[in-house]
Amino acid sequence: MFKLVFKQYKSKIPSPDLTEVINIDDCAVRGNDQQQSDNNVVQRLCISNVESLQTMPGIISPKDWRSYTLPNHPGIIVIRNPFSERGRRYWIARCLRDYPRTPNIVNLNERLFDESIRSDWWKQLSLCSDGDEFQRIKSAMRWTTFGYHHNWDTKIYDEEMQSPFPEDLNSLCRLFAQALGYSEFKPEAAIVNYYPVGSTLSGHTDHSEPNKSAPLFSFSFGQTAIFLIGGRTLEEKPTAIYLQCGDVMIMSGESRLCYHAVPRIMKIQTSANPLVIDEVVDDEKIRCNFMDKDLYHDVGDPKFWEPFSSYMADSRININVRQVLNPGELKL
Ligand SMILES: O=C(O)CCC(=O)C(=O)O
Repeated sequence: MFKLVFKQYKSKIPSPDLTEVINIDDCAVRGNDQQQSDNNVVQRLCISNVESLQTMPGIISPKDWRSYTLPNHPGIIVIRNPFSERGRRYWIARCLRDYPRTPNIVNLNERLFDESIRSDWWKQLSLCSDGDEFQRIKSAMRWTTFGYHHNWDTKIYDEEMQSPFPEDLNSLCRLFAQALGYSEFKPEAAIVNYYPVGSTLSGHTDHSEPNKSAPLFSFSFGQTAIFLIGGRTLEEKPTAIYLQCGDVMIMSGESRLCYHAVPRIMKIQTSANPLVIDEVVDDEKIRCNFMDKDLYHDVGDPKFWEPFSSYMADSRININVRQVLNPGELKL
């Protein structure tokens, strides 16, 4: 059933029927906090400890977060875009400019790409003046890993195979973990997925982590994805939901080991949705939170932001963060 639904949403001709895809914004517009369909599929979640949360730059006040659960998929939580425009830009720029640098690992094949590109992809892309070569380098980037590196072949993490976990992403994950009552959560492995429009991620479960009970945190930026969340086997029919720019999805509890996939990226960001910088930069707060203060400032400059904006016009980025070790373990 999962594979059939994946194929339907992936299909170019005929284009898929999207009427069953959950759009969290519809719940907000209706104001009844619940999307009505053949079964009630979205419920508003009240986060009780918002007052005590120490937020960070680029995140709106926790009391304004809109959080939802999917009662048919216990453990799935979606926080609908808790980022400010500047915050979204910051994380996009980190994922494009900084995270794909050595010692982090990228998918770029050594037979097809020079060491200079594999060690600093964005810089080399920015220096490239040949249109075809630019397109080749741009579209080849599909993932980077850091912290414990995910080994896609063996699916086994290795103590020797890790690079430092960035302090800013660590703080971001811990903020959401704390909000949801996972104050012991340790971000230890990250995969950043780069999805050009037209690309997909097929159905899988994330079970390589020795710790399979800690939640998984997923941050979406850029173009909208259709995300499928299924059950523990491929037999169960998955639910489709739009993940939009800024959405934070948490796979916790029962859903942590469920099948999921991305069958489609939709290009629906329009000029009717202007990218306006809407806040004043507060240097004090930035220093406190291990963020790159210069970058946080620079993303507000239209000239600096232009190449990032141009990349995101037809791409989605997903940051996927997991805890690897069990509580009390110091290494694998
Ligand atoms: O892109 C997404 O939303 C999901 C990514 C994912 O499932 C993964 O990295 O394992």
